[in-house]
Order: sequence, then structure tokens, then C-alpha cells
Amino acid sequence: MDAKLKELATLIKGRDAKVIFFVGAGISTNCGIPDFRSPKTGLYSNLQKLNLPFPEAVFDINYFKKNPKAFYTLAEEMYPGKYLPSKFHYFIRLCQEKNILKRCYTQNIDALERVAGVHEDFIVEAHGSFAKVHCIKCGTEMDSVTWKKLMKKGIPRCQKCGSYVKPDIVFFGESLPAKFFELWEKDRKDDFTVAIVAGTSLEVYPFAVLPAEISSRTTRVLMNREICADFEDCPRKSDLVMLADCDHTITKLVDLLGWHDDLEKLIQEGKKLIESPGTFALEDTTIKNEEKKVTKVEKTSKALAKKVAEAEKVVSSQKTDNSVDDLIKGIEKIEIKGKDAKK
Ligand code: CNA
Repeated sequence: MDAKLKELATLIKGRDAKVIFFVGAGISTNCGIPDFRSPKTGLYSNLQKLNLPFPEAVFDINYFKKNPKAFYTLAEEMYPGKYLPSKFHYFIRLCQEKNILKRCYTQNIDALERVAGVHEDFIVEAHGSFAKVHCIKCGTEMDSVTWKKLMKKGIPRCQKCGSYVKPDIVFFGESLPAKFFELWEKDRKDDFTVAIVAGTSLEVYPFAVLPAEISSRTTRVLMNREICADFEDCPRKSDLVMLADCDHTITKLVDLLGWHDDLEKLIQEGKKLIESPGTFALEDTTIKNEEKKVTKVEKTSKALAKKVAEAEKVVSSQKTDNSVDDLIKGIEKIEIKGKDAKK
């Protein structure tokens, strides 16, 4: 593994390096969120209490239409705001700071890439997120503050037609967001220095085929506890397979890159920001498209510290309780302000 890590470090340190990520639930297990398929700890082996006919039913749209309780039991557990990003999430952010991040395709719905400060332009949430909630029948949107309030009293229903509502998480039987198809159409034709595939069993389609479709001029890297999919079935000579805990792998990699202190700084600053008071709702992070385009994220820790202070100001001028959602909006507001200032 050490030789492979050295090879990877050399690639990343090379001129004009471009890194793309394909990640799944395994990058969030160290945050305390169980993945699907890990034996014993995975959600699928702990769903008996929900009385499901089959484990995937919890995210199956047809099952949800008849019995939404199983999903809502999980939703309360997984709603963003309860968990802090892992080292791996911050490594993605560090790639952004180093200007080598080109895209991060994630299957996760925990929004921890955003919480770690990765900008929305780089993230493709292939399986959706909790950011918006819609009625499954009439399509009326419900704001997530109302949704969260209703969830405390039982299964939330559409205030217009009375049907069930659900967040825009992609269930089995639903199509992926347009952003996924639009950006993949572009990215699949591009050459990257490395494609890092991490924390995923690559069993859910169409996401599972992305590493197989990546250009042959891109070096593929697998950071996972087990070998999977194309890395096993159709390995490429240039593949770098690193079977271990992905946070351990990242720790070694940043040491080789000489980025240890940069990563620690991001983690500590992130923690401070997350622990600062204030709140906003997750839906507030979905701002107008033009506004979203913004954002060159500051490259130095000095700039980041300034940003933290500004975020605290934005947050404390807002609402009440303590949540990671606040943080996300705090950062985005600042970025918008920055853009406006440049006009
Ligand atoms: P999965 O099928 O559960 O696979 C997870 C993979 O990660 C397995 O191969 C594990 O061996 C591996 N793994 C677990 N922990 C680590 C670790 N610390 N280091 C390295 N490898 C590790 O999950 P996938 O993401 O492949 O499946 C896609 C589903 C999972 C998507 O639809 C998600 O929405 C869904 N999901 C998301 C979350 C989340 O948002 N955090 C949690 C659970 C499930």
C-alpha cells in the first residue's frame, strides 16, 4: 500500500493535477452514520425492527406510498445536523482549497460534503438530499422547517392534498437529478489525473458504472474496505487499490503530500464553525441559480478565519437553535456577498 500511496501522492503533486471523487456511505461511517451493506453495523442488517419485506424497501418509492413509517424512522436519524464531517470529507475540501478538485459525485444524503465546506458547484448529490421536500402526489413543495415540525407529530402530509410528502432523496424507482446527467455527460469525456472512489460497494446504478466510464487516461484509485465492481471485474493496469479504512488512508496520504497541517487546520476551523451558535433551515441553502454560481472559496487559512467570523455574524443575526444547517447558509451568504462586492 505504501508504494501505491507514494505513486498517488506524486500524481496529486504533479503539475495541473485534477481530482474527481466518487463516494458513498463508507466515507461517513466514521462520523457515526451506518452504511447500508457493512455486515453487522450496516443499516440493512439492523432494519428488523422496521418490519420491512426486504431491506431496500426503506428507500423504495412504491413501498413508501403504502408505508412511509420505515423511511421516517430513518429520516429522523439521518437528517443533516447531527453529525460532523470525517477526515475524508475534509480531504475533499482540502483538494478544493488546493485548486485541484474538479468534482465530487456522492451517493450520500447526509450533506457532509457541504458541511465540510465543499462548494455546491463541485458536488453532485446523485441520490438527492434533504434540502427540499415535495408531495409525492401533487408535487407541492413544503419548506423543511414545516416538514421538520410536522415530523415531530407523526408522518407529515401535504398541506394542499393530504398525501405523503418526502424529501428529494432519490428512492429506488425514481430518477436521478438532472444535474447528475448534465455534469456526467461533460465529465465522462474529460481526463483527470486521478479518480478517487471511496466508501462505496458500487452496487447502486447508474452511479455504479461511473468509475468504469471514466477515461482510460485517468488513474483510478479505490479507497475502500473491500474490492468492488469494476476494480474487481475489469481492473485496469494503472488502478491503485487501497483496501483499508478511508480515513487511515487519507491520513497517510496527507503526510506524504506534506498537507497534514493544512488538513488539521481545516478540521479545527470546521469544528469551531459548526459549534458556533445560530440556526437556519436546510432549504435556505437552496438559493437562486445565478447566485449559486458564485464562489471562489478562499485559499488561505487567514481568509477562512475571516469567513468563519462572518459566518458567525450571519448566523447570530438569524434564528435560534444550534444546527449545522446554519453553517451551510452562513458560508453561502458570505460567498454571495463576496460576488456582489466584485460587481
Ligand atoms: P454501501 O453499499 O453500504 O457500501 C459502503 C461501502 O463502504 C462498503 O463497501 C464498505 O465496506 C465500505 N466502508 C464502510 N466504512 C468504510 C470506511 N471507514 N473506510 C473505507 N470503506 C468503508 O453504501 P453505498 O454508498 O455504496 O450505497 C449507496 C447507497 C447508500 C446510496 O443510495 C446512499 O443514499 C445510501 N446511504 C447513504 C448514507 C449517508 O448518506 N451517509 C448512509 C447509508 C446509506
